[in-house]
Amino acid sequence: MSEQYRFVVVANRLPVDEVVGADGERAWTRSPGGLVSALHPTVRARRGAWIGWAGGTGDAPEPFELDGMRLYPVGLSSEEVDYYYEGESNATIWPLYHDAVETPAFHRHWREAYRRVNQRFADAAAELAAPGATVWVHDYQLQLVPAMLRARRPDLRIGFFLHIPFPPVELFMQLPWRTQVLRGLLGADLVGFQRPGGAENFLRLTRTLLGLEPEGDHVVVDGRTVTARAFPISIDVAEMERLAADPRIRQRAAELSEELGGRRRLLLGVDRLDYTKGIEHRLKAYRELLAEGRLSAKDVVLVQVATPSRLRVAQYRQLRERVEREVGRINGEYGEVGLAPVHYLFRAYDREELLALYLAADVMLVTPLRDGMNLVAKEYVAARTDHTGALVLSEFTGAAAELPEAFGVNPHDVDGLKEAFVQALEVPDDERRARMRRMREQVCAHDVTRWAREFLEALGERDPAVPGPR
Ligand code: GDG
Repeated sequence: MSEQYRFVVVANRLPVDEVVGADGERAWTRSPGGLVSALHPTVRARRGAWIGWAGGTGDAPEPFELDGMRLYPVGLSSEEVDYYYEGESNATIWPLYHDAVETPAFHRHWREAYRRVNQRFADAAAELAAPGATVWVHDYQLQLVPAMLRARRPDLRIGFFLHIPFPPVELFMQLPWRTQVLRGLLGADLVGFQRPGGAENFLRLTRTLLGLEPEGDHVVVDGRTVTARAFPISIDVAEMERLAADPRIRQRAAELSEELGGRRRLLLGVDRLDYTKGIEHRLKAYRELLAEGRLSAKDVVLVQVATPSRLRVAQYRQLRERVEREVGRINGEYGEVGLAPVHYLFRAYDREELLALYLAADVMLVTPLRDGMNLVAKEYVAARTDHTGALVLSEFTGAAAELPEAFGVNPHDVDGLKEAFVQALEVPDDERRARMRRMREQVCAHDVTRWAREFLEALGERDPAVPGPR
């Protein structure tokens, strides 16, 4: 038997990107992002393992060590990428759990691949977990893993965290295999959600579908207690503050402001190009403000970073076309030579450039139709160490509950969006600072390290100080 670990993370993706050097040599680097920042020290301190897909298709690479983590790649065939990942995960579950803002598609062959791949992840975890170990499973791609793992390894502590919203019973009931999915999640000892509403939806569902009797934050199933609670995820505040203080990044922010036209105020959107993010609604509100002359391209500019995402899924390609048409329309109708009202950037930037944009932005626009949390909002707040800047924030994000001092909006209400954009641009300095100060206090006091610690404490991790492997 291979090595075993007292702490194992299971997530769809490994926290690595493959890079090819100038000499053609392939190597792995740790991927950026809050989840990885939070889990890396957690895994390293416990000498734990991380199971996940390394990207690519065909045979999985051999397990390897990176920055103190043991990484165990799970292989996917190209058909499994189509069916399990792009199909069931991203064209069924993702839209359904986000209020069905796009129509979910249901296909039996997708579901079958999802089940098969979940079994592969569960089998890998069952092999690698030491007796009594803690296993932390992540997100909507792996909802069957907790029960599959428990069936093989009843000795484990199993936690599950859902990064996206958990839908109301009425929506969840559309899933043709709803009972299996619910039973999959109930294999965990602790099921974590971004918001209390997610936990409530989940517990209510155990009553509707299985006739169980949830009490408070838990439910007893097959003689075991399963707890469902909210653990709002956050960001690596220290990383943001370090970058925000970096003179090179401050210099870059000043350059960006200058390049965008010196005195023009900068409105910024940073999103994966995803239909849940409300990019179209944001552009429409902006276009109307320009059309009505309430904003002018001489005074303001919108920078929209749209990170390419899931482009093999039809709905994402269609969204891209709609967004690009709207950007073209706005620039065509309201721009001048050398003066574009929208700068649309369809690419991923490195963290440094992103930070420079956060520092340069007068107003950050975060207007999703539905979002589990939204880390961009928290990153912006953390980066504004001098308490400048304003945040427009959709009430349909998890972050809204923690940031009531943002300019809250219902993104479906175009007039409300327009009002919020104007208000955020025009808010008096002292009020702007007071709002940002309170938001920063909230984010700084609840960073992602605390999130991970609170989840693992609630899971009742056994002797976390004992290093593995054993
Ligand atoms: C899911 C849930 C939940 C974006 N563009 C670039 C880039 N990013 C980074 C941001 C941020 C992250 O990606 C996006 O996180 P969000 O939370 O905003 O959104 P999702 O990707 O939908 O995340 C969400 C999250 O999981 C965590 O639980 O909050 O609700 O949907 O960190 O900065 N990073 C770089 N270049 C880019 O161009 N380097």
